[in-house]
Amino acid sequence: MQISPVLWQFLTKWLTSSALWPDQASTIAPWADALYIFLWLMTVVGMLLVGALVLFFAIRYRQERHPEAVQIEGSTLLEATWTIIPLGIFLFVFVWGAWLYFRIYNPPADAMQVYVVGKQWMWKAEHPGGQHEINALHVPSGRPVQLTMISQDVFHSYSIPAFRVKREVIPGRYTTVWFNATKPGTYHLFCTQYCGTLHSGMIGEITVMDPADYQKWTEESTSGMSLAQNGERLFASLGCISCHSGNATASGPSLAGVYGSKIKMDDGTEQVATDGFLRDVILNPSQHVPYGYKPIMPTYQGQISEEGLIDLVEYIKGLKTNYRVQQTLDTSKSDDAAPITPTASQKVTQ
Ligand code: HEC
Ligand SMILES: [Cu+2]
Repeated sequence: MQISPVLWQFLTKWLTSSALWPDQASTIAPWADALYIFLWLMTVVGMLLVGALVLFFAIRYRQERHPEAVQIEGSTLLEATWTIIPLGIFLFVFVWGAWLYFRIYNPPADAMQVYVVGKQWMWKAEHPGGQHEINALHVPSGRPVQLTMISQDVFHSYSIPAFRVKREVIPGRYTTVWFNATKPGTYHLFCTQYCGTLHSGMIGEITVMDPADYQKWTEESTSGMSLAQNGERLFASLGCISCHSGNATASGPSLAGVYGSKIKMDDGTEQVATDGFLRDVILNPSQHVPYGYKPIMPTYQGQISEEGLIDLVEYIKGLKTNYRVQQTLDTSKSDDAAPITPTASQKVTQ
């Protein structure tokens, strides 16, 4: 029999490199697999049980032995048993799944932050230190890493099978996912949401390194400016600084310490200043007016790229006081000071 080379390759790969299971390379992977295997076993046991009973009854109650059909009715005990046992099993699976879900989607507070921007058809990763990567992501092992992700165009989905994580990447909204990689090595990155012609090429490589190697990598691949430093420049060049200087005369609220705080809004509600809130304010200020302020902030919709927004958010997140804001404002006012010009890396959008 002739077997096609492609099929042959597929079969040998499948048998020799356990392609049925990707590597278990994160702390969550064994837990996700355990649940999966449990569900699978439950299904197989259920199937065998039903199949065996069908066979057994077909033989036991065949026409030869029982030419006349007899109706058997009513056994509360039997019905209660086959209701309560599966209910118990399903509730157990529900609690297990919910517990796993919350573990996967609630990042620990000390997680390292990395930003990801998806677009047709590539993944851009930005580390707070300013390292940029395309279709690649370098992370240290043994440390929780949180990805804050957004799409520049359509829906995508960031999936790392070896870590058992996958999350939608959506235009206009930050989504997050986190993992703690356990084994140094390289792993596949896929887009798992059909996103256009070259969707299947929207792939990449996750490199997990020892913390020491990772440290070396960050030093070697830095672009010289951290995201927050890029943000600081944008904050000045886009004119945010004049309204958000923290001076008593400034028309906008001070942004020092605003990240993570609760803000009382004009309509009486309270909002927590998350990453997503900060991004949204810059694009739709009139929808997020804090109590006691006039809605005079201009919208920056279409003027700042997603990367620029990340830079600004990262800058505001780190803003503990207004000392540097005021210093920059003072130097930019005096004539002999060097003007603050945007650099190429800021990518103020077309
Ligand atoms: C013309 C003055 C002005 C400019 C320029 C301006 N803002 Fe604002 N900003 C305001 C005012 C006023 C508010 C509160 C009312 C509102 O949201 O419209 C505000 C609110 C905010 C808030 C919410 C803070 C809070 O406590 O609720 C953030 C964050 C913010 N601005 C960031 C920026 C950034 C980043 C830029 C530059 C890209 C910028 N602003 C440019 C005046 C300004
Ligand atoms: Cu995609």
